[in-house]
Amino acid sequence: MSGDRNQLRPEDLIGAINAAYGNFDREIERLPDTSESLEAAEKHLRELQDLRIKYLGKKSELATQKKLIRSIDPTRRGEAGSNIQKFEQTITQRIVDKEQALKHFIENARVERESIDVTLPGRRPRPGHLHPITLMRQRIEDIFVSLGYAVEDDREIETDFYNFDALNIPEGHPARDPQDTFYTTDGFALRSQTSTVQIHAMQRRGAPVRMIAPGRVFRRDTPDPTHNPMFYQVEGLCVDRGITMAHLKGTLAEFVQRLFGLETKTRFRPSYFPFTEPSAEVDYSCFSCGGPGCRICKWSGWIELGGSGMVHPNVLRAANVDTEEFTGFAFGLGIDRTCARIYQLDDIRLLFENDVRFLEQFR
Ligand code: FA5
Repeated sequence: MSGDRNQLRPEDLIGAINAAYGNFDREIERLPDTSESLEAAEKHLRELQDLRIKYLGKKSELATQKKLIRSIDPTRRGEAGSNIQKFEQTITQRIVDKEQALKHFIENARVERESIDVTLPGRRPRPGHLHPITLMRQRIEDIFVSLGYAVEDDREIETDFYNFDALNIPEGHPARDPQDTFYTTDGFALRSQTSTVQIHAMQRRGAPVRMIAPGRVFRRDTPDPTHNPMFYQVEGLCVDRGITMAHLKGTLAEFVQRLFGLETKTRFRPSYFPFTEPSAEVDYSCFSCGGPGCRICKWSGWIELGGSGMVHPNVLRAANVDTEEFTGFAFGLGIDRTCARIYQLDDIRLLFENDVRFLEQFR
């Protein structure tokens, strides 16, 4: 049978395989074991998988020739099978060796790229902090709380009664003018001063009462370096038996000394507010120059703190406080302007622009 010319011989199969695998060496050697980059090595690994399919896959010459083994004379089939198997093992081993080398390189390159350099300085999260107005408000609250004052918080939208009537502001007073006050469409108004809280506090607590009320107020003021349409005031109210102007002066003198230093002086100038009688504007001596004048106090030696006075009997009556038994003083200070002076800001509008570069300075 072995002499039959049509009968396939083992060397025919190996011959066909050798012819088909003539380029294998060159092709596999073209792929390096290492690469200049992770990406290049990954590309070579993909090319290697293509080679595996080409030379060992279902459509490879090896697969084709393996199927032909059964056409060989049974006495030589074993020889053909073992020859082809050896060849297949050699090719497989070459591919596996290359694959391991490339995978090893890729793994190292990945570890190197993803590894963390623990010696690098860390990136700190930027922690939040309090706004300068809040810092200022807290300093003011601390002083008055230590003097026995309660801290009140009240509404920003008010009726005419609390805004004007109860504060003895007559019909036709300019403060009621829509050009000065923000009105809502349904007849309410944004409070234009924290003095509204005087009435709420007396109604809630009765007399005697001692409270401060820091909060936002709103006026139709054109913004400029010392004016904002929304700003902060702190109201103060003390109603008790025998309260006089001396208590008012003593309290505000103590306050400015605690805030700006013991050497700080206060000055009271006669003024007018419908809800106090007598009324006074309060100034304190400049904490920077102490009197002679400088840039901070605009060369006057004094800085304005706010308005004050003895609570008008009409106001006490509007809040159902017995004017035969009780008298009181009140004051209203501008927090924004005080804040601007302390931090030496030329323009209070900076406080509301929310520019982080500015706010960061108050950590
Ligand atoms: C009043 O508002 C009175 N309610 C104060 C008062 C209370 C008097 C109790 C008597 C008894 P005045 O309008 O002067 O007063 O404002 C007080 C302070 O608010 C001013 O000294 C100033 O510091 C601040 N202020 C007023 N308008 C503005 C504004 N547009 N922007 C920033 N601060 C302002």
